[in-house]
Amino acid sequence: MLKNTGQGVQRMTMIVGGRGKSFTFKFPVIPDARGNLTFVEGNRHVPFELNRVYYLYDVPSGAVRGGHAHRDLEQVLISLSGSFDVSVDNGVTRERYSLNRSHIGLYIGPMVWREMENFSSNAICLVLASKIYDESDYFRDYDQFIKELADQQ
Ligand code: T46
Repeated sequence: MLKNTGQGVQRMTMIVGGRGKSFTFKFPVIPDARGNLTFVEGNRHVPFELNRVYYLYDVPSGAVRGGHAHRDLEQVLISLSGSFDVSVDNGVTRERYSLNRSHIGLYIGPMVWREMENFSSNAICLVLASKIYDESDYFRDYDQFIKELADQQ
């Protein structure tokens, strides 16, 4: 739910993440004559404690990133500059998001396969993550990911 407070758009209710989920949502925007300011607080604007931030930039034309899923990690992707596309697949549904606004986040929950492509030349993808880097949390093989989904049923 969004409410315009006169100081920009503020989100009033906590978003609810979870396994297999992906969706876009809006962060607060504080606009004034000097430009816009957006802020993110863990466990308030994202549904997890913030434990890691990283960013992708200088991505060459035609490059494809991602190609994996996470067992437990929750993340939010934001396009700070330029644009890129994110395809997500939870084994049941596939969706594609185009990110090109700095106040829009794409939540990706655990057990969602993601691929990122069509990065514009000036694209910067900021990622907010619930946990520190752990290679053992990755599924980097799609068939293994699908098998794990079936095993968890
Ligand atoms: C995701 C998408 C959106 C680290 O050492 N620490 C880190 O925090 C990260 C994210 C990566 N790395 C190392 C691991 C690899 O040797 O950096 C190298 C490149 O990582 P990767 O190929 O996983 O990068 P992407 O862009 O394909 O995927 C990354 C995240 O790994 C992934 O969780 O969802 O961005």
